[in-house]
Amino acid sequence: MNARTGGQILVDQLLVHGVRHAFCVPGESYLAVLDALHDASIDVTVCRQEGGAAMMAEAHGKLTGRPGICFVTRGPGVTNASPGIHIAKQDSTPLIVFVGQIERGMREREAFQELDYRAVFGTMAKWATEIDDAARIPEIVARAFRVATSGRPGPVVIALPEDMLVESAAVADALPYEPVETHPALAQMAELQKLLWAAKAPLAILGGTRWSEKAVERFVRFAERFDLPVAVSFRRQMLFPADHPNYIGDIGFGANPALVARVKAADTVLLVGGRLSEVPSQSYSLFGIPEPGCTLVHVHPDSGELGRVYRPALAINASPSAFSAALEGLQPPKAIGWGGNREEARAAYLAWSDPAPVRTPGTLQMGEVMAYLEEKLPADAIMCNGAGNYAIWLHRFHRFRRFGTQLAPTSGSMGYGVPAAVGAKRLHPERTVVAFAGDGCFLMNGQEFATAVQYDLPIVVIVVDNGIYGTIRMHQEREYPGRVSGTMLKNPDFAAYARAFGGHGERVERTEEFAPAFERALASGKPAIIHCLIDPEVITPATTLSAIREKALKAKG
Ligand SMILES: Cc1ncc(C[n+]2csc(CCOP(=O)(O)OP(=O)(O)O)c2C)c(N)n1
Ligand SMILES: [Mg+2]
Repeated sequence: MNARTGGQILVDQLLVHGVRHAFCVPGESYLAVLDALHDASIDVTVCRQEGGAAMMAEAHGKLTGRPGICFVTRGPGVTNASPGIHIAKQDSTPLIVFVGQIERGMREREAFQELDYRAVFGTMAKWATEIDDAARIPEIVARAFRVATSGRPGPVVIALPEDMLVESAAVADALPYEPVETHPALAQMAELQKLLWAAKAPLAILGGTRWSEKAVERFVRFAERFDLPVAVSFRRQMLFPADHPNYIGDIGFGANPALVARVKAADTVLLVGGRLSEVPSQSYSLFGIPEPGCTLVHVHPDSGELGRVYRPALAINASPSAFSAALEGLQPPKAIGWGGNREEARAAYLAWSDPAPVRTPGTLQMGEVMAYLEEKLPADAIMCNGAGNYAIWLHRFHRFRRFGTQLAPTSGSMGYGVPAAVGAKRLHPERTVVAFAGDGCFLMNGQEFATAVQYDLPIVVIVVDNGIYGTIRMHQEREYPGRVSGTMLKNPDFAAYARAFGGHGERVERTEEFAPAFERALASGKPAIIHCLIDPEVITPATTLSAIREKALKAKG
């Protein structure tokens, strides 16, 4: 067996496990890996900041179900990457972050940029470790792929001491990883059928990861056969086609009150893949804790999530993919008594997600912009966003129709949209990729627009500029009306920013300017930014800042 350096062994393991892309910001701490990547058939995307690199890799994890791969340097590199690691944790996304590390013999002296990764990422990552011996790289990397993708997927952080990476070892490659699959038992499926037959007003809520296009198709067939209304969790709209008659909406921020009421009134809830955490549970108000107050069937790939918050009547430890396959064997009752329920819920969703009646102050109507995009965008367009009230336009009015079309952080991390779009376009150059960003959100990772230009990735970024950290201003006006503090922004010309980077820039101040600007952006063949200036009063599709302030002032008397 030939000896290889640690760097070569590591890159060979990535190839064994099917890696085709890696995102990085270079560091002198892992030159041996960069050198091994020089000759490998892995597309390396060099980024401008580790936060962006980690988010791009995380976006790959979301789209492929396989670990996104990110390389960063020690200390400041990996601390910059931490928002991407946190997103992968909260969003249950497989991600592996490799970190260059100081030489083994210098540990514990607080050497240059030294960090103890096990301690720092011990609670943020699913697993944080360090490889001390080049001969153990195949073992530890194989385990990292398994840990990242099995049970509830999540991030793994692996520190790579610089001297270990140049050490030679004669060791065999690992075999390709397989995530551990968990299947429902036949008896559990029989019990589920019994519960559904006894139900009066059931509905399903889909969330989490370990879904696939096929799993979604199977769930759709099941929903059709049972005439079951299907809602999705916060930022998980791609798990059920919004143009399907069984889809009744999402329970995220600012959820449709009619849907919230319907979920509360359901007697039987089939929760598949999700955890129903703070946001989708409407601040833990949908169900009782621990007794949910309905017949809850909870399906999750990690047994530790079953009964963690809500006590289910039936707990099924299975991945959504395996569970959806098993649903094919379930028989619906002969006469389904809840058909009208589904139709009412559907009608409520259609009314809620129709942007036509929405009128807001100012000359740029985002409702009309959304209506145009719904006409214009192909069903497989990938839509990305970070955090901010601007995202409501996308989440409420865009009809996600396919699996693999949504990149949005359930962790509510600002700055995600642009790097997610870059990552998505790198993976799917043939697909339309659109990022929504607020003026605050955009500049958190807007510099990755340079990465889009560098790799010739014509994404379209729609910057919704209201001159404020709007979400926080909204909360501020509710809690401390009229006392504006720490929420104002003075913004650059984002169209000029795009052009300065070598991209295409547009400025839109009036509704009728949007469509031609979007067409020109697409036609330019370049990464593009459409700078949309909206009135700061437009804080949600339903209310204004002044209305929120006045209501709060009145309440205070
Ligand atoms: C990394 C990060 N920092 C801070 C916050 C808190 N936060 C949530 S939304 C928001 C304002 C977003 O502003 P902008 O992008 O302009 O969108 P807007 O709400 O104005 O539409 C802030 C500061 C966060 N979610 N993430
Ligand atoms: Mg803003």
